[in-house]
Amino acid sequence: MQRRTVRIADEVAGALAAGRPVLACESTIATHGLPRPRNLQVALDAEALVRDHGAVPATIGVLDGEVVVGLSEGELERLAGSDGVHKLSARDLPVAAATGASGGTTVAATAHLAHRAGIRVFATGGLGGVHRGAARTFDESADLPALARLPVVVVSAGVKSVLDVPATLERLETLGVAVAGYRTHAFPGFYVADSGHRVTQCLESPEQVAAAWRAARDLGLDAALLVANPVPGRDQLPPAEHDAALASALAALETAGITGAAVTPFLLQHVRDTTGDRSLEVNVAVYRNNMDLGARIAGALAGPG
Ligand code: PSU
Ligand code: MN
Repeated sequence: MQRRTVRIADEVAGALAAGRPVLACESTIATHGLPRPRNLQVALDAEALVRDHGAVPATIGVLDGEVVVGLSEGELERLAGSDGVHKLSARDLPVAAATGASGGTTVAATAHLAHRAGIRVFATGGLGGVHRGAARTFDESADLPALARLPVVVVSAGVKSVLDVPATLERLETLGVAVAGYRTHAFPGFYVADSGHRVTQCLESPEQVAAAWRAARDLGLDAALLVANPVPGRDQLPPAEHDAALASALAALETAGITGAAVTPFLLQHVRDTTGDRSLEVNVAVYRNNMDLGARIAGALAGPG
């Protein structure tokens, strides 16, 4: 008999059944977002932080074709430390399952799997979005249409400025994804607290996020609620340094002729190289900050109903 496609860890299943807080976490940050060995450490530290808030972390990834919701430490170690690990969006999951591939799951795939498992909130670093030049290349992340059909709370530090930020905000509007700044009307730019673009709505506390999520259920609005959580000002990349690194990364992309799923990892690596790893520390701070808020939202959302 073919084995089941999805395995939900006992701890996660138990917490969900008991109405205890669970936070879904993506694994692409470990497989493609951060360099080794820091990737594993960051992922494990973030899980510990989630536990400190009384929530159960459910990191999602694919190991030898098995989709796992709630990777164990050993499994996360394998994913974070192996070569040939794929970056898997939602559409990639069936073939990965059939061929026994391993991979980190993107926001689209993680949000989808979280929702199927009954998890209401998911924290990531930065969401994918509309790439610069998308009018010509059609390169828009599958994260956006995925969120349009998934009633989950997603905590993200906005989107990286390597993307076309205003076009991404326009697409989120078209797709019916609610976007609320967390205690701010400035849409965050991942490395920087303020991307220079505004959001019209803002939420002030985990309880208010939970109330908005419940209202969406009552209203039958089944798209995601994106909570845009800025990196604390003291941890951000100095804006001038950020702008220079960005310009250089975009120029390098053009020269290298990279396209498709490799674009985001290429740009991020280039920004890391040109900022002498400063961006790496910012990335870690962003991720921790989002996991922290995500765990508190999970707490506010816990319980039946
Ligand atoms: N943005 C980041 N870091 C990342 C990603 C996005 O700042 O690691 C990853 C996330 O997993 C996201 C995915 O879901 O890249 C989007 O990739 P694409 O643009 O190929 O859809
Ligand atoms: Mn793409």
